[in-house]
Amino acid sequence: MALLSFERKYRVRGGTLVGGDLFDFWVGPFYVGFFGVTTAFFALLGTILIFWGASQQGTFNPWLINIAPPDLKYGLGLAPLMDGGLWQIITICAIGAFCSWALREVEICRKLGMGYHVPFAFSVAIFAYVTLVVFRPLLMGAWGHGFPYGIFSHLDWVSNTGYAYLHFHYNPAHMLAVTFFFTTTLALALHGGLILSAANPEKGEDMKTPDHEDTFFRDFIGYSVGTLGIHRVGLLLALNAGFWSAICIIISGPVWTKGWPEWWNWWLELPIWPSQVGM
Ligand code: 07D
Ligand code: 07D
Ligand code: U10
Repeated sequence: MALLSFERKYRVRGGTLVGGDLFDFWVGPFYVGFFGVTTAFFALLGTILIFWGASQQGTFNPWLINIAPPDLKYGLGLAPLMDGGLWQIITICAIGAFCSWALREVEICRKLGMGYHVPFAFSVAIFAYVTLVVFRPLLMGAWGHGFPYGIFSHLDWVSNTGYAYLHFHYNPAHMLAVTFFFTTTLALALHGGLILSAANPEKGEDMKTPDHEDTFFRDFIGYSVGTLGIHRVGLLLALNAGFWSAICIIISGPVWTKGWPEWWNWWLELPIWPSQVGM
């Protein structure tokens, strides 16, 4: 890929966290850095192990590949390779690759003198993943509570885990997470629509300004959050979606073991009902 004219200006030395100048270079369009090397290492090893696991399983059909976590009987110990050990090593590779990817983002931010918003945001996704395969299994006493690595098999895990709590939609943190996911798409649709409607006019027409964008929303809903503000709102919504997802699953098991519909009984147990105060 050709170097874009402005890229040369930004391809500056420094900003690395580890390794000094050693890996401070680019390959084609990609910045390498120490964490580029560790990303490649973990991602490659993890992928090779998934393919090796697939060969042992006897299928390379991508929909059907399944690397299962250990049986619950192994608790928090190491499991034999073909009985969940592979899942454990692949999990280490995945965490190594995701954290390396985030740290590579940090190095690029430092190089360019930018804020750390993007790596922070990715860290929330990593937090959700680590909650699923490390924190929750640790709290529940067995690696077997992690989800299996396979396209359909991980869907089965979500469904089974959901029904284990009878009706997962009644999980209040799941409600918050779902609402944040929905609101994020609404906000992005409004923002994408607004920017294109102002900044991408028909041929021959003038491009409109941020004043137009502000005015549209003041006319429409009486308030404009502003052109920088909408990006803050967007980030906040999206990060909350991931954060409340992690919360909704970490409380399922370690905190609440019954069906989620039952959790709402606290409402009926408030001392505001005649039946609760013996009337
Ligand atoms: C569009 C960026 C590109 C990324 C893509 C994913 C792989 C996996 C591995 C064959 C938005 C690349 C996929 C590298 C190949 C093997 C072994 C991001 C974009 C295109 N899921 N999930 C999918 C993962 C969990 C759930 C699709 C990963 C939890 C449901 C894809 C993780 C729970 C549905 C996928 C993960 C859960 C999916 C599309 C990790 C709760 C769907 C993803 C590491 C979060 C949908 C067949 C996408 C589907 C789907 C990947 C975790 C639920 C295969 C990598 C355990 C209900 N998930 N998922 O577009 O069609 O993400 O499934 O945590 O309906 Mg999943
Ligand atoms: C974990 C992904 C992290 C990804 C990383 C990067 C690569 C590289 C390379 C492309 C968190 C991976 C990158 C591999 C790829 C290239 C080149 C993201 C993660 C680090 N639910 N539910 C959620 C809804 C029901 C249940 C979350 C909706 C049923 C369980 C979200 C509905 C039952 C769990 C959500 C619905 C049920 C969840 C998922 C509707 C099943 C979880 C988003 C409309 C019968 C999971 C932390 C997420 C969770 C989760 C939405 C229905 C069960 C809020 C909209 C009623 C067991 N559900 N759900 O977490 O919270 O993203 O996980 O019905 O565990 Mg649910
Ligand atoms: C930012 C920015 C900014 C910029 C920027 C950027 C942020 C300041 C300066 C940077 C942004 C970008 C460069 C854009 C990148 C965008 C993203 C990463 C997010 C958007 C993502 C997409 C548009 C891709 C969306 C992908 C989707 C919807 C799914 C596609 C996935 C697959 C093809 C594979 C995975 C799918 C699975 C597993 C589901 C499978 C299910 C189906 C396909 C349904 C049907 C299934 C069947 C019938 C089964 C059988 C199917 C078969 C046999 C064939 C399947 C074949 C396929 C190819 C699917 O701020 O400004 O500028 O640059």
